[in-house]
Amino acid sequence: MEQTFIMIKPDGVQRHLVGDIIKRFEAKGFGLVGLKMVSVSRELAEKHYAVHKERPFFSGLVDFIISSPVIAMVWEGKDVIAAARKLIGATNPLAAEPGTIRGDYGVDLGRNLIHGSDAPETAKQEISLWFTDEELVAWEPSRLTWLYE
Ligand code: DAT
Ligand code: MG
Repeated sequence: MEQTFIMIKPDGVQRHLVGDIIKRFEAKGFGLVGLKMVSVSRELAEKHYAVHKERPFFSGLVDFIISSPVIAMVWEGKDVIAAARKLIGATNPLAAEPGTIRGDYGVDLGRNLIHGSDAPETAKQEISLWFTDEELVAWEPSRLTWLYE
């Protein structure tokens, strides 16, 4: 079973889309194993987006992420990393298909509502950056027989 790091960005929280976004992950069949609301420090935001450090949008992106609280989550399931990216949609909401989170709710590249890890390595890094082991809850889901052959 794979795990991925998902963050509802400040715009998603401020626009009251937290419930809708969580609902999509639950309805798809993924399991929540960690969840918290965070007022992100500049240090954490800079670490999270370190890969984009040299890009011109980096400082604006960090300022945005620390401007208001986010919801940090870890979701678990089969191929959840790639599947979550599909639920989320393309980076630019203009390119994101209707039916995806960014396609349904986003307009602007700099207000694209949600982050999802892009690969197994980054998922591991991001989960350990945002959550301690104690904050991740191992529980026995009853859904598996009905989701997976
Ligand atoms: P994603 O969030 O889809 O993984 P990314 O990792 O390339 O996309 O970029 C991280 C975030 O940075 C993205 O969600 C929005 C912002 N961003 C990316 N490219 C940008 C650009 N050209 N101008 C402004 N913001 C950008
Ligand atoms: Mg990315």
